[in-house]
Amino acid sequence: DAQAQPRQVRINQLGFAPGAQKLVVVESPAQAGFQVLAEGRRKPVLEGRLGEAATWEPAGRQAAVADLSALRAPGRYRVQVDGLPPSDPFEVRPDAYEGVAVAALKAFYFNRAGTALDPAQAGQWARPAGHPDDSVLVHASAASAARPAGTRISAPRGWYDAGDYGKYIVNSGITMWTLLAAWEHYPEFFRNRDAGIPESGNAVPDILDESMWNLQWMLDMQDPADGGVYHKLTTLQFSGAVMPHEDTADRYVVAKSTAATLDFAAVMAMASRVYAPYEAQFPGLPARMAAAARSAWAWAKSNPEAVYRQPEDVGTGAYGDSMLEDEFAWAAAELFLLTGEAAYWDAFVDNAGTPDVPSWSGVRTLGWSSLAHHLQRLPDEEARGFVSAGVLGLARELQQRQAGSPWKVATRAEDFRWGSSSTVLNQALVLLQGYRLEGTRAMLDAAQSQLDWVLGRNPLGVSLVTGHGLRTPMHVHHRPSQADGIDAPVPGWLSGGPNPGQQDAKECPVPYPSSLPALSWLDHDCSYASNEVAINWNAPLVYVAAAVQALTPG
Ligand code: G3I
Ligand code: 9MR
Repeated sequence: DAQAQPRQVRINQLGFAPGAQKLVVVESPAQAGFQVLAEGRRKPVLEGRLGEAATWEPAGRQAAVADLSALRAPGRYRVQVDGLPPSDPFEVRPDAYEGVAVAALKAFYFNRAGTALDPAQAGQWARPAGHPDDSVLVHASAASAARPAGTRISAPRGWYDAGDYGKYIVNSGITMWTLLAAWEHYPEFFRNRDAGIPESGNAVPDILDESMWNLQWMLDMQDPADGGVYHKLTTLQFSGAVMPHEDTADRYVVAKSTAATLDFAAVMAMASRVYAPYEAQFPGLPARMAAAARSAWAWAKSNPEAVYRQPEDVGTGAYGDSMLEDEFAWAAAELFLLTGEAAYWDAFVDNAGTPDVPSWSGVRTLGWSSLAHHLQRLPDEEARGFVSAGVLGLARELQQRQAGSPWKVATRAEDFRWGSSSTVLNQALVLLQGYRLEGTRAMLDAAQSQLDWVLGRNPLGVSLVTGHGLRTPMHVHHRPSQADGIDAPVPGWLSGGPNPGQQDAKECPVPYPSSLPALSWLDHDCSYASNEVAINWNAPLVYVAAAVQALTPG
């Protein structure tokens, strides 16, 4: 029972930059006083009172906030709230989120398919190569005249999607946008950043080298005969919890779909733009990506309703989505930025809708945000006003909801679904787009507050990133972490987070501790519905941690 848990001071376990807003939350109805104590000093460095307590529906408990923002001097501290045990120690330090941002990026390296991980980069998580994918089968659902069922094609590299070993184009879509946008928006953070990957030290920033591992795979998922893109490359069924090289079942490319093809078009158009300055390192690639984006768009225009339907003999992730307007909007936006052609702008406007918080199935706001970053390329003032007002509208709505919430997050009870940690961070990502457009400090503070949630200021008292925090997930649903015989999970991965759907409950030997939305989390490797990892969840951790680090005053 959640009520039975001890009342604790909840805090971002990675601390804060000196100039950051610093909120802690106490699950207590009392209007208590608090003191901040510096290590090695008796006299408090800050004193105050908690704000008013209010009940937060997702956790069914009261919560009150203490604002420590006046604390600016680097150092190590604890918060003492009257009547409660002292908080965890926390630090104020200028580089508070550098480590987690880089680790979250390096997690992608750890999920590389088709290559051995060398101890020089992977340390104790080194492993043999698995899934070469240089001879995968064309599934009956994907058969064409040129490639009948059973034909073999080559589509090596890419990242494993998550805790499983599948490679899925739709989920790669939002993931690639988020990583490439992190680079486009915060190049100063990433330019000389060493993530400890095999390419580190070459002439290309590590975030672009790492992203290229997946882009190369994606290019091979397009049928050159017609421009259509296969939905996924997986075994027929999920493997057991084995290491990559032990999962040797046949792999297939399955069904072309409109969603996969449009996500591919958007990613390739964006990548062509982003990698253009690196033509010397990747000769011919930006042009090849541009052509791939155009032919994918053309296929989707001729096949606008090829909704993915899972074939009967296939049991791996579906990433099924029947609402395709947002995929059209995103692809049109990126193709417009690449080509400047009016037809793409018109297609964006026709499908744009209203911005919403991004997810793998809802990608319109990726297009809106790319356009907002390149306002000067839009056709006219009216277009610029339309795009900024749309993005700002959503950011302001989230900021108001965040400010009014007892836990200071925009996240509502209904937002706690499969992958809720990524929803919290994608809300932060939208808030950061608002901050980039209008520079209001409240938007940056709101994004910080969402990041705080993921890093431990939540009713679980857990920093939801493996290896980063005082109490972190130890048993993620991630086949390499489960099978490698090493106690510590592969580091830098964001746990999916609380999910009251509990779709895995029947397969778990232990019950969830609570059915409340924000408390439905199980640190057990059975729990794919609350404790898996996934590339589309880690990407906003990279983006938000880097952005908050880069934007917060020192
Ligand atoms: O969209 C509906 C919403 O309308 C409804 O109110 C709500 C009520 O439960 O459900 C929503 O759908 C959920 C959907 O995610 C969107 O959040 C489904 O219940 C839920 O089952 C679905 O979960 C997806 C899961 O696969 C199962 O298909 C996750 O989003 C998705 O992230 C996850 O992805 C898996 C891949 O299939 C395989 N690889 C691992 C990866 C991560 O777990
Ligand atoms: O391991 C799979 C995970 O990656 C998926 O997100 C999840 C939902 O599609 O499915 C997991 O596989 C489970 C399967 O669905 C049911 N049997 C147990 C599998 C996990 O051990």
